[in-house]
Amino acid sequence: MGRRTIRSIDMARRSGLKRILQELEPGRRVVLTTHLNSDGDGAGSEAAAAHWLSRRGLHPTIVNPTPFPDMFRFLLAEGMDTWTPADAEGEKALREADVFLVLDTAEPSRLGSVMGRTDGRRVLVLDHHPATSSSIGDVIVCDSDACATGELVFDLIREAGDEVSLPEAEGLYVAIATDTGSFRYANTTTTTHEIAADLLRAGVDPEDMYGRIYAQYTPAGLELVRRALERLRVIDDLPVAWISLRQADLAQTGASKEDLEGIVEYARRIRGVQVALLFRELHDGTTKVSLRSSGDVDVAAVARALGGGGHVKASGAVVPDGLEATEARVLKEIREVLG
Ligand SMILES: [Mn+2]
Repeated sequence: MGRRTIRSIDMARRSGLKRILQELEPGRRVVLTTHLNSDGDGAGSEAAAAHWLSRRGLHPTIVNPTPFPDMFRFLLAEGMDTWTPADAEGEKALREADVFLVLDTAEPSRLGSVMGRTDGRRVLVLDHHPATSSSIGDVIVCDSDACATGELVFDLIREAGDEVSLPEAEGLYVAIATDTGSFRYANTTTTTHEIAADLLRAGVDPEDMYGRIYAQYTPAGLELVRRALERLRVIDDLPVAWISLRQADLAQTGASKEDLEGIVEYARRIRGVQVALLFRELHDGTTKVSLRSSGDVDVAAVARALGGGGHVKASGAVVPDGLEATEARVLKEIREVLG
């Protein structure tokens, strides 16, 4: 891994984007989708792509395996609805689509009930997660040099010869700002900032975006943070900190899944911590673990060992055991990686 060589990487990316553009003829019905429990990158990329495809005379419909996050609805065009396969309208869109554009994942297991609904149609993928042997797609741009899938959607719009409109720019800004931890994580590059500058030129107001993305604590969300801080643990002999939350913590506080976003950052902020973890008990008694690395530990490798996946510095897995057993197992894995 040398320095990022922007031009040569852009050439490889460009040829993939050109092939995707060939599939996006005006008049086509496009289903946009992303991974389970969409984040800012998935939702922001979808919103931006929907605005842009409509502008080009295509007919986009967002059908996600889990509902589009409420906090990012402001990015959608006036009157634009989003669906899941369980909705009659979502079902119809899946049936009638000419082409699928899958954003921010290429993993069949992360597409939930949207997977298996693409029969006979072309599947286009824009993703920045490392490709795996199970990756889907007929035309795939899978570029882990991209800080966010939003970066690839930005390049797609530019490759088409279009200027980015303000609604598109807002979606892309949300995608990039959330996936880079507001331009702080290791995936932040000169390209990230160059694109952000272009998005500001398109009219994005960073203060307004900050308010919409981050200044959103509700009393229930704040109560969840309080509990998370009570549950925050560190151990003396490992640069690891973790938070464990039970089903009851969500139920008793009234917090939603969206309120969990960013909770792991409290563990990451502790001086000397290299790996931050969030363990969450799921309805069926299994445990979801989110892993973040601030050092050299490859948490994607740890997640893969647990049956999950993700990025080198941000990954996740669902472990088919209870909270305590999972904590012990994950800490053992990390202890081995740290040597
Ligand atoms: Mn992403």
